[in-house]
Formats: sequence, structure tokens, C-alpha cells
Amino acid sequence: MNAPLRLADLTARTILDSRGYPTLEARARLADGTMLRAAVPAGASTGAHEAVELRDHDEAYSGRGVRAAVAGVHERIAPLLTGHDWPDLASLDRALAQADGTGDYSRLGANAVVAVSMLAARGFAHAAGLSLHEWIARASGARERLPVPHFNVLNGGAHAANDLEFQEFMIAPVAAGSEENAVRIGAEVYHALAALVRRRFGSAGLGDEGGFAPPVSDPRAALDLLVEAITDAGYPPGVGQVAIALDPAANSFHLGDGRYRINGIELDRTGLVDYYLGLLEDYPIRSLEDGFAEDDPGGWIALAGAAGGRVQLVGDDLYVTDPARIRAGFEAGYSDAALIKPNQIGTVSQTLEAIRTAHELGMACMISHRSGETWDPFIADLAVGTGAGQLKSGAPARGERVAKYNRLTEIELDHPGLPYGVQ
Ligand code: 2PG
Ligand code: MG
Repeated sequence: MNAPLRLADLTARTILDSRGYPTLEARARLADGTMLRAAVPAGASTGAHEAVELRDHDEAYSGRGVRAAVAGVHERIAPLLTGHDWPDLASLDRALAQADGTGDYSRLGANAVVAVSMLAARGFAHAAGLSLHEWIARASGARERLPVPHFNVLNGGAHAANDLEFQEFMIAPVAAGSEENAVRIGAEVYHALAALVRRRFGSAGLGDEGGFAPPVSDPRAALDLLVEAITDAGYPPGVGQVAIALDPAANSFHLGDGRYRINGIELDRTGLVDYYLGLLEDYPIRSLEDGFAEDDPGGWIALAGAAGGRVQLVGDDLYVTDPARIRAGFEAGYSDAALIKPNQIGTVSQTLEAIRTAHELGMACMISHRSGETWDPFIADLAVGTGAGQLKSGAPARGERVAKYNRLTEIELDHPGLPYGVQ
């Protein structure tokens, strides 16, 4: 079933991401004339151990240009990959890693490498006569599943200009029964929230992921808005109904030494665990991501001891989609779930290995976009093909966010009968 891949005319170019900063799009042609494209997103709240993006650090785009990464595709990657057959994605991705030679992709740039790897995955799918999610399911040996979308409708932290320390407040229609219904619920709650925010605050800006950024600083005020919006839209808030998921992204309010500041109040590890327990008591929260900082293992262990089993604990900056870090974190008892972002680790093969590692350990996976996104819906196919059961792609608004949700409903339309829901 694994037909070989032969690429021609592999090129890259600079495009703008959803924040208006440069990112990289790769293009190539297959023997039958088919054109392949892939575009790479970029994070704002990045983990210290992520694969390294190549940025130009010159006068263009405040130093964020990607001309060197584009040049690397033309001068190093294209001569390596084009004009001969590749038997499978793993060997192509290994060749990319060897050509880079640094272990963190800092020579070729993880932005260049992941774009090419995503494009190659599309090529292998095409060569095998499969759609991308079907090919991913075969490559990863998983059973396909439509994920519960986690819509980030209130933004703070590094993604918004308000005073909310918590980065993401998401709604998850876990009982929607179908992707189409989940998207409808997400959009209706988003519009109910828009009306609520307008009534209460006059107007409010948007954050990077399309969620509202009202002038509140207390996470409880944001959670109250969410519950009210779910209710206003006519749905039942509840962990098994329309649930809430949080990504506090605690790196950004970690003062150091296990001390944190939320809404002007300083908390130690025990204080922060108690704070989260209070939120779990009062709100229908099903998932909590990066509740502690990536370099605070004591905090993670304390949180898992107090809240593990009651709420899904997700490691993002903590694991950076790295199979070894996921395994070590699981063995240390940090969390029971991993966030998955291909550009944190650098290739699609390594991303699939991270998901396989997590699933073999009995951990859950949530597939994720980045705060700076593009037209590319790759992660929607990744979520379905790996059967991860959960995906976050920001608000149910703005082209770069809905590209993913609309791809999920397209897959559902084309494959009636695919199961929906968290595993
Ligand atoms: C996160 C992500 C995506 P960023 O922290 O989970 O929502 O943000 O892409 O800025 O790292
Ligand atoms: Mg995160």
C-alpha cells in the first residue's frame, strides 16, 4: 500500500501568517502533474525545548523574515529530495534530520523542515490513492475518529492585549454526536458570547486565535462569561455536555521557584493547586493544559496528585511533542495527556511517533494549531487519522481557524459513519 514518492520542482516561498508575520509555504510537483502545497504555522508562547525556527533577524519584518529558511529549501533540501524515489515518509524525514544534523533543526530551520515533511506526507497519500487522513491512519495503525473541537473563544496571556493571565478559555461540545453539530454549537456559543461581551463591555478586541479579549483580569470572570454564553445559546454547560477546557500557559505567569501571579495575587505551588481545585469545583472544566510551568516538575506532580483523574491534564510546553519527553513525563507522573503540534518537533514522522508513544502509554492526545496560523488544514487530517479524539484550532471564526473545522466537517461528509468524540 505504500507507493513510492518522487518529487519534482520543490520550492518554498514566504507567505504571511494570521498575525501578519512571515512564514513558509512549500510547493512541489508529482510525476502526474499534481501540485502539492503545505504551510507552516508559528507559535507565540513557545516551549524552551521546541525545534528551532529559522528567522532572519535582519531589518525585514522586525527580524522575523524567513528568507534563509526559504533559501535552505532551494539550496539544500530540494537537491536532496527531488528526482528519485522515496520508499516511505520515515526515510525521507530521516534524510531531512541528517541533512540538518543539529538535532533541533536549527540549521535548516524547523519551519522549512516541517513544511516539506507535511508536503511529502500529502505526496505519499496521493501516491497511495488515499486522502491524507486515510493515509495517516494506515501509517499510524490507528482507528479513525472525528475529534471533539475545542473552540478558544476567550483569549488572554501572550495572545491578547488584555490583563487576563490565562491564555485560552475553550468550549468543547463533547456530547455533540457529530462534527457538524459540534461546529454548530461552537459557532452559536461564540455568537452568544459576542452579544454578551458587547452588552457588558461595549466592545472588545479579539486575541490572536479569534476569541474575544474583554477587559477582565480574573479568570473566574472569564469563566462566568463562558457559562453564561453556553446557557444563552441554549445548551447545557457540563463536563459531559458542553464542557470548558483551559490553557493557562503557566510559563507566562511563573515568577520562578514555583511561585505564580494570577490577577495580582501571588501563589505558591500549593496555592495554585488549590486555586485550580476551586475552579474545578465551580465550573464544568474537562481539560487543563500547562497548569504549571515547563520547568516546575514539583508543580506538575502536586497538581496530578490533587486533580489527576478528575480533569485531563495536558502537557504542551512541557512535552513539546517530543516522544522522549512524553514518556519521561508519564513515568514521572506529570500528566495523562499530551498536546501535539508538528512544528514543535519538526517532522510528521516524529509527530506520529509522539502520538503513538502517548497512546501506547495510555495517554490522551489533543492535536493543536499554533497561534499564528495559515490556510493549511493539515492538523484536521492528522487528528482524524490518528484517532486522537480532540483538536484545538482557536475560535469558530477567521479563515485560518475555520479552515481546520471546515475540513473536519468535509471529512465527515465524505465518510459517513466515522465515530465522533473523545476516545
Ligand atoms: C498553545 C498554543 C496554541 P502558541 O499554547 O497551546 O494555542 O499557542 O502557538 O502561541 O504556542
Ligand atoms: Mg498551550
